[in-house]
Amino acid sequence: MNLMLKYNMAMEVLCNDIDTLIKEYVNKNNYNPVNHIEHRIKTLKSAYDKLEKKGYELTDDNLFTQIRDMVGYRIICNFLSEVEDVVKLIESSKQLRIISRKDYITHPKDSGYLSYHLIVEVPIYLSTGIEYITAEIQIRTLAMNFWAALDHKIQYKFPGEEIPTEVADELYDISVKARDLDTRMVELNEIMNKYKD
Ligand code: 0O2
Repeated sequence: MNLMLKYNMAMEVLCNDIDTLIKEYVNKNNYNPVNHIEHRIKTLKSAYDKLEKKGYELTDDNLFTQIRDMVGYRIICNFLSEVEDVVKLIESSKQLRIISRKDYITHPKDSGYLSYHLIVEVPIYLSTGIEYITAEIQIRTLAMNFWAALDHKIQYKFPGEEIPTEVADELYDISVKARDLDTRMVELNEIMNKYKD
């Protein structure tokens, strides 16, 4: 079966599963930890570029085994404290199997990139049986998302080259400020909670 079709099926299962988990959470806690969700299937061009960069031959087999974010799902929270809630929510899924995780919030990348990543296996139900497709779930705050979008845009301006040092330094500094903003937003939320009801 066509690989892209399998990725699309996995995306559908992932969307439905996370949607159900969030609805249950909202029903139980009367509050939604998610600001919004973004998702995409990686284009073949972008996947082959990534394979090439990693030094692999451009084959379907390598695409399937080496590119773990063909199915990419991103959950954006308002507050830093909600990122942990969302991670726990995904851990509670009966369908998704978490195979690895990267905590770029506790350990930001050198670029300043902040996000929590889960690599999961998503079951797709075929007439021949269940197959598992790998997907990447990124969980981050609005401030982290703002920084990542800006960084992504800047990277496009320098295809295949290093970002100039003055740009990279400024980006890193903005990332530190984004972290500070997230901490202060949590503090503000705690103050606001005193005024609930
Ligand atoms: P895009 O544009 O999202 O498709 P791995 O095989 O898991 O070890 P990988 O996939 O490079 O190697 O892992 P990593 O570093 O965790 O990055 C996975 C994804 O995180 C990237 O996918 C980006 O979406 C995001 N990411 C990581 N570092 C940065 C960064 O410095 N800036 C921004 N804006 N995003 C980052 P892709 O395929 O690289 O990109």
